[in-house]
Amino acid sequence: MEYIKYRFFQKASKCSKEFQRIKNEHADKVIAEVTLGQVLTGMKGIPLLVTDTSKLDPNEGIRFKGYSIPELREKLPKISSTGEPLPEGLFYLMLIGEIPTHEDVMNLSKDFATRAHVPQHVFDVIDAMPMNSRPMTQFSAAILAMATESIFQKAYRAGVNKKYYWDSTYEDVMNLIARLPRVAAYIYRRNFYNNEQIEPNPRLDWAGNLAHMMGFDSEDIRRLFRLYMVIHADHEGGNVSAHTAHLVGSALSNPYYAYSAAMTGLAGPLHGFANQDVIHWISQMIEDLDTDKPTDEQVATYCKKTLEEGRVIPGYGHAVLRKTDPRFTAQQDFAEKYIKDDAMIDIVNQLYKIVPPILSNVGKIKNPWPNVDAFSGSLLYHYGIEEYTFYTVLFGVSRALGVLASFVNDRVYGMPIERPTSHPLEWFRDKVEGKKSNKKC
Ligand code: HAX
Repeated sequence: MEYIKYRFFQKASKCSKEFQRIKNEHADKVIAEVTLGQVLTGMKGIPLLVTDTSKLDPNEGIRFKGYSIPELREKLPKISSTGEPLPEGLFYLMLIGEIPTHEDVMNLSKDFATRAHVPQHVFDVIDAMPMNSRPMTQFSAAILAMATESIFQKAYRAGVNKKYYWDSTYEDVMNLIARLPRVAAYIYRRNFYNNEQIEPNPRLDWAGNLAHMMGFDSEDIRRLFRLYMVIHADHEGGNVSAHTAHLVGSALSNPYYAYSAAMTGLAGPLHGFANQDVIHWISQMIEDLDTDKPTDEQVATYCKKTLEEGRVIPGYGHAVLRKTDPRFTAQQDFAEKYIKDDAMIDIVNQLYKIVPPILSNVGKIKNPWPNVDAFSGSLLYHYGIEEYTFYTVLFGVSRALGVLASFVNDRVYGMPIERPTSHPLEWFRDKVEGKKSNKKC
């Protein structure tokens, strides 16, 4: 067993014993009460999922195994001292729980490079889809098509003992993460560069290679991609994409099935699609106002019009966060450091001043502050990746790191199938109104 897998198993099996002990000794303890409001507003705040990779605090933002984003930017290994951390290092941290050495990260990078071969039929599936099918549709379908490669599925069919499920799942997870950049870049070049494909460079790191295969080889873009892949990698377990992968996986579906399903969730406008919506919405504003240097008053009027039309302001609000997303701040910091004079980034910063008071005034919006998606598109746009319908695919490549680290952990824990209970609406009504009526809703 190669050493990263071995270290993972050593750590995870200790936690697994603890999981079993807690389950056996305390299964009947009450840990939380559930209000009807929580049930009817998307199950917010109910502690229902075990996820070890990261934890989201409403006011402070995300911490990965206890480390904030500024701490990760300082502590995780980098290729150069002025660069951004390598996402491989964050994956190692989420998998094993320790900050890796430079050597660990280089080994992981090499491991991904050796696993990166994508079978031809996956490209054939992509090529069979009409050009107007969205990049996320192609991405999800390609991941599903790759399930032919599932080692877990073969092991299961051969009758493997359930205590070894984690082993073949680990192999699937590593292979899938390694292959996603190639699949994503293929879709990008097919859609926007006349299907002129660029072969991977196995000497590059995981994120650098993605940029390379998309056709971008500057050190600036590699640095951005490394940051991008780190900050989007995980957001605890309850967000739609992570939760979907976990739920589908609970039926012992293989990681390809589960991650393909997760990507259809990420593709929704209230989740990862928001990163493209932001640039679409700003571009529309520039067109409508006929200027890329709008006044504060013009921007405020445009925001209010969006709300009056019954639409959301994309990139603002969050189901858990109640302050500015530190992933937004990290990107703002990146822009301040490396980018001078960019009209789109200026508008993103202008919106940060103007949108929160407008959303606060609406009254019902719990979080008027920007989330990760408010900034990410403007950075990609700055470096020439202007095809914003593709942006959610990049988010999807990154999110695999956290979601799939959790996925293999679930197998070590021997997580059971998920099956919450549902009731008709009148059951909830009768429960809170304390009476039984035959009135149907
Ligand atoms: N603009 C306008 N209205 C908003 C809003 C926004 N940015 N954010 C929330 N609201 C509205 C909601 O639509 C809801 O209205 P109704 O009662 O009429 O249904 C009301 O305010 C209360 O919502 P909430 O409790 O504050 O927020 P939710 O937990 O229901 O939703 C969302 C959280 C992120 C989905 C929401 O803030 C939103 O739609 N934001 C814009 C889209 C967006 O940026 N999504 C990306 C989020 C981050 C992410 O997952 N990235 O992948």
